[in-house]
Amino acid sequence: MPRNKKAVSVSGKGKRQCAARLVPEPQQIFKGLVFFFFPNNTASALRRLRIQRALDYGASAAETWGDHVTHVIVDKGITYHDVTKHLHLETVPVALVDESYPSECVKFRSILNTAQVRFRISGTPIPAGEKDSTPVDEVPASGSLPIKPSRREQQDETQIQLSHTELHGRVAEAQIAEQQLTEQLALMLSTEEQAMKCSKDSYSIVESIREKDALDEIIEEAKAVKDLPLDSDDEHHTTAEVSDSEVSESSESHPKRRKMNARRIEAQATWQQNFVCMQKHDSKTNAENANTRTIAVLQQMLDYYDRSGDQWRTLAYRKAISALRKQPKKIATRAQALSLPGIGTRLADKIEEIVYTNRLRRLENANSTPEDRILQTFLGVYGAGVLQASRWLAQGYRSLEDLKNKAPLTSNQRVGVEHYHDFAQRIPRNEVEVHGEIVRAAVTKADAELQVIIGGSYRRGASDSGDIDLIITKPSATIKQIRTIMLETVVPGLFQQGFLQTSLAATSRGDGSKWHGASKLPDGRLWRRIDLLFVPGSEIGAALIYFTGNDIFNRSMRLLASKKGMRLNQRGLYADVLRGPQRVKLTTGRLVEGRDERRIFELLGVPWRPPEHRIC
Ligand code: DCT
Ligand code: MG
Repeated sequence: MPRNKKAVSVSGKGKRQCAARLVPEPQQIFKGLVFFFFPNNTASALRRLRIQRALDYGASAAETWGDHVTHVIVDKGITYHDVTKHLHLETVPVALVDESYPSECVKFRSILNTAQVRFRISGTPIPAGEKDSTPVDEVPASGSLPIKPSRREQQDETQIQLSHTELHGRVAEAQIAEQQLTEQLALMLSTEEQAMKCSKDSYSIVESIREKDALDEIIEEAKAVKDLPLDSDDEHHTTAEVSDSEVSESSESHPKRRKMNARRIEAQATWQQNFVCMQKHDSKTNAENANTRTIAVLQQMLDYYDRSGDQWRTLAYRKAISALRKQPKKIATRAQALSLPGIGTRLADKIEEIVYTNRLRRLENANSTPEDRILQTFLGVYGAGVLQASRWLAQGYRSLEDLKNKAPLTSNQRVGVEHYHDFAQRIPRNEVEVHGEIVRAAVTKADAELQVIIGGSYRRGASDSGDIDLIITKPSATIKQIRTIMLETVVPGLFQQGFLQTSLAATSRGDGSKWHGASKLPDGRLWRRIDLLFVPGSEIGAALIYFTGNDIFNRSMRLLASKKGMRLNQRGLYADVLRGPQRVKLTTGRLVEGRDERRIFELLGVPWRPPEHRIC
C-alpha cells in the first residue's frame, strides 16, 4: 500500500500552541521521531499536554499527514477505521498506538514496542498467529487490569463505520468528556483536602484523568519518590527527573500559605492519617486481617507485576492491599471495595472475584505463557532488569543453562546466573546474624569505634531475609574515613579469610558509599547477597530510616516530607527547599536533622514507629 503523500489536516480547530521545553539531550527518547496526533489539533487540554510532553522528550509533532510521520498517536474512543478513513488510507503504514504510548515510553525511559497489545487501538488488524492466544494484557472481563478502559477494548471491531460528521461528533464528545473531567478535577482541587493531595503538575493531572482510576494518588506517590536511589539523592537529578519524580508543592508547603485555620488543620490531620507511615504495620496486623485471603491473592499479582517491572500496577496493588489491611471487616463486594480509598473499579472487580471464587483468573493467566515464565526466571538474575531480561529473551535464550553456556555475560551477570539458586533462597534470621557477626568482628578489629547495624528486613523483625544489609557507621567519622578503612582493610581481610566470595558493585568513584557482593559461612554451602553501606555518624538517623524500609514506608515518609515543604533522603531531612518553574530545585535546602532517627519522625509529625511496625 503506497503511502498517501497528500497532506491531510484532520481538523483545523485548535491551533498548535505547544513549544518544546526540551529535557536534557540524553533523555530525549523521542528524538528523530515524528508523531501525528489524532485528532490532529490541540483543542483538548489533555491532548495539548500529551503533545507538549512528547515534544519535551524530543519528538516533533506533524501538523499534516505525510511520509515524515513515524507514529500515529490516537485518542481514546477512536478506532482504526476512523483513522484510515480520515487519512484516506487502506492501512496505516506506520506505528499506530493509543494515547498512553508516549507517557509509557517516558515512564520506562525508552522506546517501547509499538506492537504491544496494550497500545493497540480498537479495530487494528490483529497479526496472524496472535489471534488464538489471549495475550497477558488482554485477559477478558474482570480478569484484566488494562491501562485502557475495558469498554474500549471490548468494542466490536466490525463496528459501524463513521461518517465525517459522526467522527467529528465523536471527537467533540470525547473532548466534552475530557472537559468535564477537567472540570471535575478542578472541583476536586477546590476542596482543601484534595488540593493537598493533588499535584499541580499538569502532567500528573493528565495521567490521573487518563487512567480514570483512583490511581492518581499512588502515581503521585510514585512520582514523588520514584527511584529512591542509594547513591544519588535528588540533588543529582536532572531538570526532567525532578519535574517527573517529585510532587508539586502542596498548598501546605507554600510558605505564604502556612497559616492554617482550624478547618485546614483538621483536614490536614485526616490527610496525614492516610500515609502508611502514620499507621502501625507489623506482621501481626497483617496476619489477623479479615481480608487475608484476598490480600494473599492480590499479593501474588503484585509480585507478578513487580517482576515484570510494571511500577504503576505494583503500586496500585500495594495501595489496595494496604487499604484492605486497614479494614476490620471482610470486603466482599465490588461496591464495598470501591468505597475504600485508592481502589478503583478494576481492582474492585478483582476483589469481588477473589472473594466469590477464592481465586483470580488473571493470576492463572499471568503466569501461563512460556515466555512469561522465562522472563521471570531471567529477572531473578542478579543485576538483570526488565530491559536485560527481555533482551535475552529476544535473543533466543530460553533457560539459565542457555545463558550460562551461550550468552555473552558480564562477570556480574555470570555470578548472578551461576549462583541463581543460592541468591533465590531466603536467608534464615539466625544466619543473617552470623554473617553480621563475622563482619562486625573484622570491622571492630580494624577500628574499635566502628559499628555494624543489620538493617533491611532483618531490622524490621523478619524471620528470613532476601539479602544481608549491613550499615557500617562511626559517630565521629566522615564517609571518606569509613570507606577507606572498609575498602582498604576490612573487605580485603574478609576475602582473605574466605568469607567474602565476590564483589558485585563497589564504589568506583571516590565518593561512593557502598560495597555489594556475596558471602558464605565457613560451614555453609550457599552464597548469600551481602550489602555493606557506609554511613557517617551525622547521617545515621536518615540512613537507618532508609535502609530499614520497607520501600513503601520510605516512599510514604518522603512524600510526607515533600508535602510539608521538606525533603527526606538517606542523608537527612532538609527544610526550605526552594523550587523554580517546573519544580526544578534551586536550593538543596537546609539540613534540619540527619543523625537522630526519632527526631526525624518528630519533625515530620509522624508518631515513632519501631522498625517492626514499618511493614507496609
Ligand atoms: N529500599 C527502598 N526502595 C527500594 C529498595 C530498597 O527504600 N526500591 C530500602 C528499604 C529496604 C532497604 O532499602 C533494603 O533493601 P532490600 O534489601 O532490597 O529490601 P529488604 O526490605 O531488606 O527486603 P529483603 O528481605 O528482600 O532483603
Ligand atoms: Mg534486604
